[in-house]
Amino acid sequence: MKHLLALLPFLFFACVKKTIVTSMPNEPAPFGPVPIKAQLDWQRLEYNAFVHFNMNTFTNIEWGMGSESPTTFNPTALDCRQWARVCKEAGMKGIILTAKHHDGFCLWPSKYTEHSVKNSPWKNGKGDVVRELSDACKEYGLKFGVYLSPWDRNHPAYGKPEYLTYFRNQLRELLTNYGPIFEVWFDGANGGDGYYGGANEKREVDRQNYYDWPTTHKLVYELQPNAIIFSDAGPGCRWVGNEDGYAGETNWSALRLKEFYPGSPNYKELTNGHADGYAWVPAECDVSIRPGWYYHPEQDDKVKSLERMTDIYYNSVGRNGLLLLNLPVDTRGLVHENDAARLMELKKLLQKDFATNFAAGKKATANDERGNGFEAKNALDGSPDTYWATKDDVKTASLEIDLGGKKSISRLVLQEQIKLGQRVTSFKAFAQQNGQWEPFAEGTTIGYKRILRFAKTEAEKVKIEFEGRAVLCISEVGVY
Ligand code: FUL
Ligand code: CA
Repeated sequence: MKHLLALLPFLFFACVKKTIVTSMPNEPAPFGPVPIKAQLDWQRLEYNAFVHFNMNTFTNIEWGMGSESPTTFNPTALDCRQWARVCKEAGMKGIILTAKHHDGFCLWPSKYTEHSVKNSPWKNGKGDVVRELSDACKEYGLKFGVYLSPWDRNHPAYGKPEYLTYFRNQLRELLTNYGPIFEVWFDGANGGDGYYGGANEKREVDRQNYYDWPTTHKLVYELQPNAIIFSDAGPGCRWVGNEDGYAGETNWSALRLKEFYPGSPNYKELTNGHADGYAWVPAECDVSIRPGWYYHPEQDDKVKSLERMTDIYYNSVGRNGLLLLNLPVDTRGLVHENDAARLMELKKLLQKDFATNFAAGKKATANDERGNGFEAKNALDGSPDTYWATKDDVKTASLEIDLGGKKSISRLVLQEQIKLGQRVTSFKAFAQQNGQWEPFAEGTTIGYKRILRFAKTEAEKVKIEFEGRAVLCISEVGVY
């Protein structure tokens, strides 16, 4: 009985969520929670930009009080097309903009407040940064998302029920007037001191109940059915529990969702997720390219080193996470030259790291194969959709790849077919040279993607042993 009760939240969740229709005959049964189509598409973006640009850019602080004058907002050369161009060239797939941060200033001319660009000198109050960036994203083939801070240190009603109406009205504007929104970002910093329309006081809120999140989520899905909602508690994707851009080495996309809310104290668990989670809530790793989220001229020479950026990439995208890399747009309204240069260095380095996949199209042999469209070769065909699967009840198996000659390798990329859930609990990789198998890499979870870096190793063949908690479904294996 106790076991059945434990299953209830999962059953409930499975019924409420739209599940992916999988139709291939002989396909393995899903295991545990699975992503909806929007989450699957989202995960494949891998690398997106965050842009912190707002009132704080001009006051040179991280958290404004809400008492700032709109006349302070005045970029001299704002060009959202430059942001989009830089992000596109860097290999990013989308941009999320701080439409409103904690200080309450709105980058779009909201009908519901005077605290916005419409009362700034920029473009004589006729400008709309949200419009300009959404247009630029469209032009450059990038996804566009919005950050709308639930905490508002400007609004007089913050902390009262009326504020929620205001908050949702703003959300409605953003999700109605700017085309498709792929992600909506709700921060966990909520409540504290602020201007609050002149009250200048401290206002604590009950983070768990004040916002009535289910009602807000309903509104998001009504206006943008494919949007991914980010927060400490998803439900579309979750904060990774730190601002370093690192996911846990073990990283489950599943979560016992009910244990979290935006700003909940147990956030450290978000770094690893929960093996026994009942909801699919994959990790998003947000980190800034500089020490601050906002632009500070004194940080122009503090752009993270290429080495740090590389670590961030491998510890986010390489650990079943999505990398959301913040660019603090400057007072001109441009991505700073130093930041743009670093992005291109990172891109070049990654291109070099993944220049040749020695496993692509090579011969793969598995010691167990489901057959009928689930052969081992599917793990080497370059498509994330096709996969190698084992027979029912086979949870441990290995895959051998003949590289067709001696190759020098230093990267291993593994991917599971996550549309059927996350299964692998551990894996170990071996290289064969002169007939001898030597281990060179190992790990725990895989999920959508796991990348391992290791010292240059000579190999004629590579073998990977997988252990899972259900039939194995491996969509890709790459060695570089
Ligand atoms: C935090 C905020 O308080 C920061 O200002 C920033 O927006 C970051 C992404 O999230 O919680
Ligand atoms: Ca494949």
